[in-house]
Amino acid sequence: MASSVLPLASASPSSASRSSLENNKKKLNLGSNSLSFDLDKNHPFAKAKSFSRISMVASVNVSRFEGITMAPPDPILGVSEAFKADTHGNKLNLGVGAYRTEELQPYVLDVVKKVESLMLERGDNKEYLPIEGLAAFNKATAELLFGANNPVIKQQRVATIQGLSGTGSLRLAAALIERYFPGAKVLISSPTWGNHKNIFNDARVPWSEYRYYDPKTVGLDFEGMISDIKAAPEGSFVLLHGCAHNPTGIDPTPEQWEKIADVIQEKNHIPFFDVAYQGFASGSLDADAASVRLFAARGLELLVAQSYSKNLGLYAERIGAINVVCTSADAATRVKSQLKRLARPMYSNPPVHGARIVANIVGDPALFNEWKAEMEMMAGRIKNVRQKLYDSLCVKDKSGKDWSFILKQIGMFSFTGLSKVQSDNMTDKWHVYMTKDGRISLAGLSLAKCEYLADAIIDSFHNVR
Ligand code: KET
Repeated sequence: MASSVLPLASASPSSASRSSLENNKKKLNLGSNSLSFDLDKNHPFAKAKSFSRISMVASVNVSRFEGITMAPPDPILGVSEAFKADTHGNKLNLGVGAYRTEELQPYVLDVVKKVESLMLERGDNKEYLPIEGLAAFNKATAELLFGANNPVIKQQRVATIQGLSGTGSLRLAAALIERYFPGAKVLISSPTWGNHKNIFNDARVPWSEYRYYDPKTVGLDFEGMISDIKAAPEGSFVLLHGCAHNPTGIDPTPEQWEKIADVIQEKNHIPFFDVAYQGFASGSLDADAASVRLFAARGLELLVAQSYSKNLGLYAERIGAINVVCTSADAATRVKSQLKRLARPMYSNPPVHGARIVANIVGDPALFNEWKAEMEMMAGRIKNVRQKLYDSLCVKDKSGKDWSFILKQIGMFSFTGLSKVQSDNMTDKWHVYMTKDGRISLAGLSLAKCEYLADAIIDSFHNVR
């Protein structure tokens, strides 16, 4: 807060008009790098003291942040804030993609609890990690993604560094693109996870969209996707969701993945995978990594951001990684050195706790199997509510609408096709919190609430236009 003097009429910062603010800004040199306020004879305070002005003046606090406007709430995380403020008994939070138990409680995996108590017993220290993160984690995460016997691993062609979960890893990759591929465009699917655009905007990386979702078929617009990727400038980055596309829940088939790889290869583009749901889509870690492995097997260079928020329930630990597959071990070493250089001034080095959890679980066959069983259980629960929601819609909706698209989608979300006003009705009338693009997180739904949700969807779909 800058202590300043204003005429009484505009003494309150909230009532200060923009133009009077501009004037005061000039007087006070607000917004400049210099923060000095010399009380020379031209300063308004000096004048006030000498009573040379007739109008009364008062000393008030004017924030130098006055010109900063209110940011809108985040389209996804803002939904959780609104949900918390609602006191209705039937409220349901289907906004953020976070797994809940059948009792709609957050879930810490048993295997995570087990490993955390082992870590505590061992008395692991809290020293800084190296800039690239925990070595055992980096090894484990790359092997989990590509398979330990993948030639890219054997030939040491992957530059892996620990990131601040999926988001931080994507952001680091965006910084790498901005620095070393100036002007290169990133192609993102339409629609995509809301934060992708923010990430590339903030990193000053230009992006454009490729067609992905076809509302007519409630499926993939494969032809549109292929022709947009073909039409992009050679050498663009193509952002792909490794599995369980967010928000649509619609993935290409294995044959379609091959064709996508064909055009990417033809156009000399660089595939850039966002893998936030490995193991969470199908219940199998390997099946969910098939798309990434297909591209790696073709000898392509690619980027892959990973997250352990969903599959290990480590949301708040911020654990993930960025992997850059290069054509040579030498290039990978150089890329890694530059990723470290980008990370150091941003956050110095990553947090250790989540990295140790992942490394310990993946590195121990018994714990690894426990994790896989729990992941299958979580993926299974989501599939069950998906089925129950579909069944409830079919029984309750007498209009003959085909709801089978819900069963074709995979992962933790369902893209309902509800418009913004219909989504508003879901929240305002039914207390069902969801994102305004019509996405619902089935991971936040219980079997017991499926019928209530079906009623809300049917009402919103048929009665709100
Ligand atoms: N990629 C995708 C596709 C994604 O859905 C998320 C998270 C992330 C990356 C990043 O997650 P992180 O926790 O940084 O590893 N999505 C959910 C949460 C969020 O929006 O932050 C969501 O869509 O609800």
